[in-house]
Amino acid sequence: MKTVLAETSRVPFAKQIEAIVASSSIVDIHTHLYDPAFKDLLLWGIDDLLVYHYLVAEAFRFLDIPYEEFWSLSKTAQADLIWDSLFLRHSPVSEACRGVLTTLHAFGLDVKKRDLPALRQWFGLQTVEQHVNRCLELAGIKKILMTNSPFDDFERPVWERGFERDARFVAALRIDPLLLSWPDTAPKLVRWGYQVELSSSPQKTFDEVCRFLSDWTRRIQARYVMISVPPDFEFPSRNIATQLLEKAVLPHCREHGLPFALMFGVRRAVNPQLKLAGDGVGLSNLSALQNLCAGFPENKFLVTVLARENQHELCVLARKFRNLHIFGCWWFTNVPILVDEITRLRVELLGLSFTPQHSDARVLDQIIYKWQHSRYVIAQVLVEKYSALAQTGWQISRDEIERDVKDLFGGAFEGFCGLK
Ligand code: FIX
Ligand code: ZN
Repeated sequence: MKTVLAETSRVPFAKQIEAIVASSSIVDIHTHLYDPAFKDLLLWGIDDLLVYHYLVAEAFRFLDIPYEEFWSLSKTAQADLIWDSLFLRHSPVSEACRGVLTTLHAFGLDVKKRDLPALRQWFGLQTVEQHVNRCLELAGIKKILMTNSPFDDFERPVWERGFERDARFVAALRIDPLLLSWPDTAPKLVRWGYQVELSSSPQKTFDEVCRFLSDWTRRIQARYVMISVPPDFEFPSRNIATQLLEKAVLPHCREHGLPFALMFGVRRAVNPQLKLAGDGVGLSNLSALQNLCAGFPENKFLVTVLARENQHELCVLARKFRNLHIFGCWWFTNVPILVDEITRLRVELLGLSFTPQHSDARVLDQIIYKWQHSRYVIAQVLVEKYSALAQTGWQISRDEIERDVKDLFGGAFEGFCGLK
């Protein structure tokens, strides 16, 4: 017989739901982490946590040294400056600062000592293998989707050489330069043996881009193809990106049964002096997405949007198109106040057919705080929604809650991708 959860059981209703959310394992569907075989490309440890670009942007609010001087420092010296300005001279209350402390606390480290050298010493004693296992276990993650770019000069040779895969790290093919900087990318494709020349032989070029995408999809065993686009992205339009998307990328995704992931709304290099920390946000015109979903019903689209103001329209579009799966509270929206608002909005408009969160972690250890903080907010939303059902007399079993949470934490994504 199924256990019906109720206020009357020994553990209160809310606590039972929170416990299920806290213990369900997760598929983290978008990160910037790497299979450990990529060696130094997999970032981890206290200094990488401190020089995370979210913290760099916050530290520059207080620092008055020139940008170039900061960038000329070693990673350790940059981390020292960030620790000093964001943790010692002011209280670390921002989401990204709090995240560092949540992570250290989860490792059993005593944050109140505020002893950076001692923290460095502790991390220095860990091995990567142990640390990967520990972080995945503390975060409750079973699979991590990477961001894999054939255009990255450090990453590409590792794939070309080949290595033994860690089954927990799954690939996603990232193609921003292909669509967004074609003039720089075309010569590279030619160098790599693909005969592309858009002006003289467009069809041949599209076929060759498809061949390039197929080669890389097979090589890395990609689960989806991904791009992030600026707020002024349009579809249809007469530009090269649109032609390549329509004639090469979407046919490729259809042929391989892969979703195409679009992240809308990033304004790159608003302040180039901040490097990776210098990107901003802008409102997108989601008609582009509507046109894609309507015009290509055989394609599947995985979508997140960066602007808070685009969130409602995105939910409404997902109600109209079942080839659209929405995911994550991306980057500047990954703060508790917005995770709460966006998750509620999605549950109220879509039920459970979406993926509320991804970590976007760039440093392995971050999966701990990103998921601990998100699990907490998601649990509160579910407690409220299940309680509202209980008030109507609807009874829900533990198995049903476990099923729902499993869907939210990767099951719905895998179903959408056709993986289960
Ligand atoms: O485009 C992306 O995948 C973004 O997530 C990154 O470019 C961004 O720098 C980031 O780390 C956001 O969390
Ligand atoms: Zn990302």
